[in-house]
Amino acid sequence: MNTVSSSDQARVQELRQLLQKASYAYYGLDAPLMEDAVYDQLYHELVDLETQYPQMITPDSPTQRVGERPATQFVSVQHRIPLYSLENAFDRGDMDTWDERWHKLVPNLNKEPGYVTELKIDGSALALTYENGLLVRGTTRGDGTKGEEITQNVRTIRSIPLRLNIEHPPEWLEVRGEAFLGLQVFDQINRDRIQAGEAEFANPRNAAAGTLRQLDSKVVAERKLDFFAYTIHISGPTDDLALPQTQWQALETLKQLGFRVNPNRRQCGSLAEVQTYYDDWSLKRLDLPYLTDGVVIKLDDLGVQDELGFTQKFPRWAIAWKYPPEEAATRIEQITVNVGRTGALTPVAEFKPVQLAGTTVSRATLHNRDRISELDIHIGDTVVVRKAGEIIPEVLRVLPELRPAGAQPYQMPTVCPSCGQPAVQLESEAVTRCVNASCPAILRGSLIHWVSRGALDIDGLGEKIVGQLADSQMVQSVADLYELTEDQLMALERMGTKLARKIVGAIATSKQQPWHRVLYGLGIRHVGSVNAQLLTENYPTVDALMAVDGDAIATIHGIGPEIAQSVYEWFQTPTNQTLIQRLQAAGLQFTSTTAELTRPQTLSGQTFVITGTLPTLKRDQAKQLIQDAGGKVTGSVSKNTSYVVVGADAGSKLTKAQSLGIKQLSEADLLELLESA
Ligand code: 0OX
Repeated sequence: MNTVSSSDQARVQELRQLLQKASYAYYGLDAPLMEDAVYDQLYHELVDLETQYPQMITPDSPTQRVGERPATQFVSVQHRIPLYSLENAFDRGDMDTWDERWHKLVPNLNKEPGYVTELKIDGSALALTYENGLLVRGTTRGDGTKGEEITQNVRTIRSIPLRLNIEHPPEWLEVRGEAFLGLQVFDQINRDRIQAGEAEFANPRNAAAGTLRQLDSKVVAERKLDFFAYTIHISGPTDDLALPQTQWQALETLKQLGFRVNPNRRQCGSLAEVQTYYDDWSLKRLDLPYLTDGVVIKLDDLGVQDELGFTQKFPRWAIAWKYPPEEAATRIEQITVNVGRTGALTPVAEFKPVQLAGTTVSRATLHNRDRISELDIHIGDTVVVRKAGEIIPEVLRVLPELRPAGAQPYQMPTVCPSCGQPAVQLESEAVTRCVNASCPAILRGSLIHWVSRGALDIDGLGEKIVGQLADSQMVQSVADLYELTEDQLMALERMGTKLARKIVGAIATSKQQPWHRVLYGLGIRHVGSVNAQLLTENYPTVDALMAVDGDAIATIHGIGPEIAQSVYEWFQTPTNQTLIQRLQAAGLQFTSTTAELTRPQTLSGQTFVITGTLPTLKRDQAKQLIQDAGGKVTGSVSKNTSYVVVGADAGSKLTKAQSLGIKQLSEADLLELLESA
């Protein structure tokens, strides 16, 4: 272990204080102290120092948000104070009824308690426990009396302080609030899921709830959840914390402690003012970068709140006045099935066009088999559709009373609608998938993947030309590429002799690419470049790999049962077997050479530093690959560093490497370096 110099020790403390202050300014005061890039730079400097001196790491360090090991399960815990949900009001009449009811229960009021109005965030409620100022537990609402302990995941939420911003914190403090996903982040998550061939989340609320229950906190951290705090419970002496007397003060206290509190709150003296707030936000809320589904009205005076207490389910002193969702009923005319790049079959309801939130909507995704059975969709059903989150049209529910007599439940197709081959439906997966590599719908995407840099690396074949080749049916399988002639290519729009010759040459050269690249290029689900390496090391020939079952494949260290099953099924599909035969006949490599297997120590004597987040490799995987080739990986940059491998959000290590003139590599460069070795 390295001995900590006093200057490094001081710097670590200074960085932590600076970063905590910056977080507080950002979330508590809505007044950022520094640019994001500066924050990131300081953050990475701290990471570097903590890597050098692991003995200095403390649980409340801003770097300690992501847990090393995924959880195996979540534990159910009892809430010290129940987490109540809110009674709903749908119109002014409901609001008047609520107002009369609570007034009757406190007949001897000296003065009106007043109201606080808050936006109702459409997320997932959380309870956060702080002991002596440190975040010790994060719990989901669950059934209100018991929830699941998800501390490791909660710690990844940047707007939740790991330590309260107060010198003498109370012994015990609990904060409740709403965890949610911003709309932009939500869109990105769904785009990534489509790319990865996974089912989309129906709306940000489901995505937030699903994310909070992820066992791997690294995944949670990537999803960028956010949190608005709205209530606080304190016990024990509070030397420098004035106990709030009103909800308004409670929100201020939460801000002071470092929490993010929604700024769009208002104090109202009457129900008429509450209604004005409700009306004001009815349209304005649609411009917010997160979803809201109503307004929460709370009596401001906490004393009156105490007096009123709770019913079995709800606080008597608060109510949610919901905005009517934009909904419409329409009949499903047909259900079409799209086949994506990875072969995922997505059912889409095509219905009689309806007006929703100002636009005409005529189709909505039904996502997958599970969603279809959850909705109990029958052919010819009339359904209620709405614009989930005012963005994506969603089928909300079926109106069974309007179901035509004898209507049959909709079943996902058992064959791919594009190629007619059997579709695979794993028990563990909601997605139905076409696994035929020659399926036309998958073809385009498969070709693009095949020619890409990490795979067969065919220069000159860009997405545009690949698209032309697929659309003209000149190429119907990656194997057809190896039969293309210059003359055939010349038939494509804007193709010259020179380019055609170059492409044919590059295709021929790609036959020399090693077996692991060929395997990666086949685009088998879950087989990225690292898994392809692992598989080809253990099965140096395609025949060996094709001869074993999923259980055998799963014995490879680093290959889980899901990956193994996916590989096994791919090789069992007859069209894929034909494809392999054709590629073998074309002269591609399906055997690892001895040189590839003995792993030449070509990087021996070279020292690498990895900084930032790499696009596909986990840091450990990149480290392993380098070490396997004889290279050394260290935590900090010095003049002895040969290369710095740079990913997204790289920080001070990169700056230092730049100042020392050290060569930088992207992940792709690293893979190329390993491969060319
Ligand atoms: C929200 C929200 C939810 C306090 C006691 C029962 C409800 N979704 O934005 N709940 C509450 O308050 C709790 N406030 C909110 N703003």
